[in-house]
Amino acid sequence: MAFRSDADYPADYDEHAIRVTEPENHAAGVKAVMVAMKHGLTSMGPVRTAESLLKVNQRDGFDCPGCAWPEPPGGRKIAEFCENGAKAVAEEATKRRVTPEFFARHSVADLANRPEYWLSQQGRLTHPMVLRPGDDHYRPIGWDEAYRIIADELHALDNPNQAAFYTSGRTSNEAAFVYQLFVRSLGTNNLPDCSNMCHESSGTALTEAIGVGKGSVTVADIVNADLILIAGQNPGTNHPRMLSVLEQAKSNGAKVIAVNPLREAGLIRFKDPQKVHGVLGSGVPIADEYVQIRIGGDMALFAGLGRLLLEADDRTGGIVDREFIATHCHGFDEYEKRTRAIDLETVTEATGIGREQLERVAAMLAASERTIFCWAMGLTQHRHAVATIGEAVNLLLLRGMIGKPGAGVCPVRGHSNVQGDRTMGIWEKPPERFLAALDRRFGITSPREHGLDTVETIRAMRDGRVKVFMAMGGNFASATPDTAVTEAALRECSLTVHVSTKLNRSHVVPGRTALILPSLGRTDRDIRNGVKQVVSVEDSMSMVHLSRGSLTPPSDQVRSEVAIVCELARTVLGPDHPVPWERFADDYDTIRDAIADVVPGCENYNERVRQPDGFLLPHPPRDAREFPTRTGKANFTVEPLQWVPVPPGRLVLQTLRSHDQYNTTIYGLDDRYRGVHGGRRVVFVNPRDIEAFGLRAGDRVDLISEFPGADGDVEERRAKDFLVVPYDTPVGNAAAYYPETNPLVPLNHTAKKSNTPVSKAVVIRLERAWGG
Ligand SMILES: Nc1nc2c(c(=O)[nH]1)N[C@H]1C(S)=C(S)[C@@H](COP(=O)(O)OP(=O)(O)OC[C@H]3O[C@@H](n4cnc5c(=O)[nH]c(N)nc54)[C@H](O)[C@@H]3O)O[C@H]1N2
Ligand SMILES: Nc1nc2c(c(=O)[nH]1)N[C@H]1C(S)=C(S)[C@@H](COP(=O)(O)OP(=O)(O)OC[C@H]3O[C@@H](n4cnc5c(=O)[nH]c(N)nc54)[C@H](O)[C@@H]3O)O[C@H]1N2
Ligand SMILES: [Mo]
Repeated sequence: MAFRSDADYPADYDEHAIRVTEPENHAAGVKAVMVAMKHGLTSMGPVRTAESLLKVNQRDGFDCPGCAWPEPPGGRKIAEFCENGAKAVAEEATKRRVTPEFFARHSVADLANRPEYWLSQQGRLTHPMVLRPGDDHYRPIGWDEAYRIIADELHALDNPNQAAFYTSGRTSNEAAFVYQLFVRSLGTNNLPDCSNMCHESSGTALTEAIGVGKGSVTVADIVNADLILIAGQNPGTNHPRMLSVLEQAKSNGAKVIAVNPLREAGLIRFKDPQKVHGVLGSGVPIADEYVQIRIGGDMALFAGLGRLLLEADDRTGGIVDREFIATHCHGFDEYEKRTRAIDLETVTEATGIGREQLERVAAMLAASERTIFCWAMGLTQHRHAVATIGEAVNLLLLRGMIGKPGAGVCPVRGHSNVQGDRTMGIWEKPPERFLAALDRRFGITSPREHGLDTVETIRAMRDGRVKVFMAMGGNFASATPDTAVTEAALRECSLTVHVSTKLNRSHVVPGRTALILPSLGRTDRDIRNGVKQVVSVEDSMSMVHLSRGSLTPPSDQVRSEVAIVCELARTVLGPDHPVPWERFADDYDTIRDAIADVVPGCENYNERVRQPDGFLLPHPPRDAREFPTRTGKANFTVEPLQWVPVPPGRLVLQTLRSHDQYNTTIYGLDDRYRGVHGGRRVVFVNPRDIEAFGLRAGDRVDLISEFPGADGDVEERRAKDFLVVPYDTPVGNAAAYYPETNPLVPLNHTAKKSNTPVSKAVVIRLERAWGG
């Protein structure tokens, strides 16, 4: 990575001056609040810091753009924010600006040489900008002219399927609804989204197993559970507000099982900065049992536990919920047959977990009356992710742990409105009933052919089948796999359009023509025709509620996502189009009325979303033990065991988030909880592997991934110059940060059925870096 000296870059920054200390053994605490305040003050200044942080997740405030974890129902705490929520707010509410003068100073070639961290730190975009063919700088452009360019490019296509419309999960329900309506009016279902890289495996597995691709629990359920298993998730960094709910559950007597290759600080111990004992004391332990599993071993773990539960039931009875299974489930006999035959030696080989711990965990599951499983990317981003999640659900079905208080499935979502975007129709494979409702409401004819997901979109751009790429938020170039291929694919496009709040890598990987359209974020005040507009979002537990921004927008040129979509749609589709685009843009209540007519469960949307805590969307398995699956019952998933063996001389690499980033937005260069300071190019390796490879801590290595190529040979991809950090990770399993490692993941390395890039199991070897 070529860092160059630049006045804006931290003066003391040296990419090889990374300092490594012992990882921490607890999360949050007073330090977290200090870090949060410092972040706020440096980027927002004191007034905006107070104004914004006091409004996060309050009833009259805005939904935190950090994560999708729900707010506590009823009285929210005065400061319902966390360190990383505060950082997310500070990133958006920053006073730094990326102006037309900035673009005049920096050519695209110059910006393309900057690290993502530098791009992230430049501030909010203030004006619509265009890069015309042959130009080396973005220049300002008027909104109408920008829309005209997009309309001309879209009209020049042979058919609408030559355009793709990406969405990242921060987009509000209202913006998402009008966006998909525009895209379908245009005539395509090419609506790839970040979910394709995120919880798609959860949605796929849950839809097959229980008929609804969403979590079945509420915060109240978690508080009342007696056993919570958390697999493949690092809540201390990525969902910090979950820790206070876990603390509550624990004080009610719940036990927690953590399943993770790494000993993550937030899963070990939590000090709630909003409580006296959290400030002064040593905090509360979180995990009662820490299952330090091998990467990709979860399916085997769940299957092995299934066998132990069946055998325990043989001995004592009362463990298998036969009544629930007889009434509500399909496929139990087959599951039982397969599971009794699971070889426990194989389970130990796949998981690295010994028989004793396996028995202990099985006993905890057997004793529990109210079990919840939580998971995130550690389960979803694997080749066998869908089967793994199915296997987790099997355990819950076996014990009747779904559709009753204190029990169920809890896929913990990422982006703050990624779940809502799906509910609003951001999906390349929309169900017929949704399209039919849309057509009926608006008198349009939506296309029925399924569209492209994220990975398919990259292939289509690479092969010239998609020529116009538009993104509603996100950072497509950095977040997707196979960076070199993706960037070349974007450059193949005739037009790339990014609706963004902040500068990022995707802006400097332009199509022949490129547009940057600056939009309001969650924290910004949104006034249309003199009336303050509100938007709505859905959290990870299907609660829909309002979000009201209150800060002064970065410039008077910045428009809301809703306005941008509606104005664009009107330009592209013409004044006679049956959708009332202008009315939608001027009064978001009218969008919500349309949502009420189209989206199941959203009846009376305007009224119900204005209730103090919003409203809960229906979820038949949760509400009534009804399972709208193909069989009409909850389905046991029966698949052969799959796991991720480590080839000799190689490592299996997982790519994850540091404590100082929001996906591709890099807040800073520390990962405090893991003891890394001042840099991101590190690879965590077990000391035994370091020794076996003849390396030493502090050596610099290249990471080289190896995958079977098209014609039987081995394809190699290289990410250069990482510092070797000895770490408590299973032998054969390494970890490094995303997005620096995305160049290592080939485009076709995706999960079965969900097509999610396999970001958590990349086979690599280490090679001493030149000069290392
Ligand atoms: N501050 C902050 N908050 C965020 C984000 C952010 O970047 N920063 N991103 C948001 C988004 S979009 C998302 S999706 C979520 C992501 O939330 P997480 O899923 O917590 O994110 P990752 O950093 O990818 O962490 C994956 C975890 O899974 C573990 N893991 C890896 N492989 C395996 C495996 O095979 N089995 C098991 N059992 N565990 C494994 C890793 O050690 C790590 O603890 O967070 C959201 N919230
Ligand atoms: N190797 C590897 N790759 C991964 C992952 C991994 O764990 N490992 N995780 C995957 C996951 S879970 C996800 S969700 C994706 C994330 O993929 P994306 O959602 O595409 O990426 P982000 O980094 O969240 O996008 C950040 C950009 O969004 C824009 N933005 C922020 N807020 C707003 C807003 O309110 N409106 C608009 N219009 N723009 C806004 C800003 O310009 C910012 O630069 O990455 C995936 N990629
Ligand atoms: Mo995500």
